[in-house]
Amino acid sequence: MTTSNQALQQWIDEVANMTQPDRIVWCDGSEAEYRSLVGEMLETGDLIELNQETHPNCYLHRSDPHDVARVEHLTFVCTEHAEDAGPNNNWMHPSEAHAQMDSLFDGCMQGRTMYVIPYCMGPIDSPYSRCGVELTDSPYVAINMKLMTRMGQAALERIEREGKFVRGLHSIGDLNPDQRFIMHFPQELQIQSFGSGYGGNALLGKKCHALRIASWQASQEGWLAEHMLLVEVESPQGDKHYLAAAFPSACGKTNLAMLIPPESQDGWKVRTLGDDIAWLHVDDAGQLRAINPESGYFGVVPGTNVQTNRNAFDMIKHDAIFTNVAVNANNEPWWEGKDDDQPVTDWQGRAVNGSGEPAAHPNSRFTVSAQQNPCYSELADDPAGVPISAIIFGGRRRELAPLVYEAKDWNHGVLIGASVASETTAAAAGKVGVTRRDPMAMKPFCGYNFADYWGHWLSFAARADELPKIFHVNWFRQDADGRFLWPGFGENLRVMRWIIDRCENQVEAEDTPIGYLPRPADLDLDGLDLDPDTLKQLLTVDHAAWREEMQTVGEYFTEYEHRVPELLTAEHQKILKTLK
Ligand code: OXD
Ligand code: MN
Repeated sequence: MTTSNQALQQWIDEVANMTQPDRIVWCDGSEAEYRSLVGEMLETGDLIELNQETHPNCYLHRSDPHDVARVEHLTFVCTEHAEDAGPNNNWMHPSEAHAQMDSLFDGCMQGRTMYVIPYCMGPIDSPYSRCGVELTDSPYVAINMKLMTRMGQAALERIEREGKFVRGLHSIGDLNPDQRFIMHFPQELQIQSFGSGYGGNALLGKKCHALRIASWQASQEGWLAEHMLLVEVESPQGDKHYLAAAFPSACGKTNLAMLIPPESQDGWKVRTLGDDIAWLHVDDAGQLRAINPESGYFGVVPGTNVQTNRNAFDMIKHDAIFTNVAVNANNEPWWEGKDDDQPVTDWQGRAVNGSGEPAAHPNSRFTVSAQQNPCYSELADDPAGVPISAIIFGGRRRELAPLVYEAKDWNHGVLIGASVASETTAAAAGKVGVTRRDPMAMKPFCGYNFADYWGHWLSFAARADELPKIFHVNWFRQDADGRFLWPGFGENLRVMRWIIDRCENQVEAEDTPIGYLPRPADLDLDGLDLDPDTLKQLLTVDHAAWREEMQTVGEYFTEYEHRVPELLTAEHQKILKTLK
């Protein structure tokens, strides 16, 4: 392959000059190419063959033990002015960042192959899709990008037609955590990542492009790039609704997107459009529509079993890449919560010694093509995307946040999104279980100042005729003994049904200062073992605790100083007042 796009060719030449690879290989995205890369990686030991009888075409990759998650403290947004990146991002001036990265990239691909990966985020023919090219010295990245994006010839043709693309340069370097940087240059539509092979740091189409660069691009072009799953819910009567839900990493987006209705919810069907990222555009008729820019799932493995997510469990039995899982005596992938047999080798390849340490890394992952999902919605490939009925925010909160509540209007919904807080998880390096503000679940992913981002969200009130209703859910409430109050997983459909009822104006709701809550009778709780006291806890608004919460939110906003939109401050003040 070569390209007629001179800017692309010139950039490849420049990068090759700087990084000095032994070979340059263009990725065409074909099956044959995938198989041949897998073959090479089996030879080098980058991939380990799993049991091919029970898990055909499944392979294991063990990453460097110090390279197992996103590294937020080493991730930078490099804008001319620090205020444009905002307090939500680490900032470095572009010239300093370029100088630093140039010295790291200098000669770093000697003895290696540089893969040229043209990719399209979103259906190839969708006006909502955007393209990029990743240059990388990692064949692991190349095979993952094949599953996660529309990669290869068709993407290149679109790039040549449009002329515009995001440039992503990646090298694993020597995986030294002290020389690891994930740099974003939104104004140049450029990403440079060095020193990590982990998904979110290295598969540049995902977080770096589809969220950080795209969120900035979206703010310029009038759309939204969000950390949201996309799901289709079909009623027994055949009515379909499309919901977009933003939860922080490792809070169950994949499980909700692939939900299997429990027996009590006879006739309901749920299909997946996306499990991590949604791009939302207002169409010509003034309706908000969404596409999933990805074509595969890079999901958290531990906890996946027939009860929690049978679809995912089945989906990863063939043609999947596992990263950092353990292995059982039968050479099959194993993880905590798989609920069968025992591991013999842990994620680092060591014999399991009963020390009590997890055998699979808590952030171990599977990569699979979305086509393998038994409940995949074909509309995920529709260039027009799907019309969104509701937007759902949520976090992992032991206390305070009720099971579900609805924003009173769009601006209030933006405040709810901006106020999201959640306990940290293993998806990012750092302490787990610490509650932090994670507005719209975008804390690690918004490529510009959050205050401007909230302003951009607010601007949609004037951009669209039919805005979706906004909700907040919390599946993670616990009692004093740490037991979950709500069963979660498939039963979450009951909450989604209430959300749909509200979208269709079928049911009234309890008016509270923080939003509309379900009247218990409007939630279908048939067949659920939920005592009245638990239900009450799930649906109660503790005014004193919420006043404190909203004060904390106010303090959080002051970090953004004068840039916080007045509308948002007014909305915040209004709620504080009603909580008095
Ligand atoms: C992910 C994440 O991998 O959010 O999706 O960390
Ligand atoms: Mn994610």
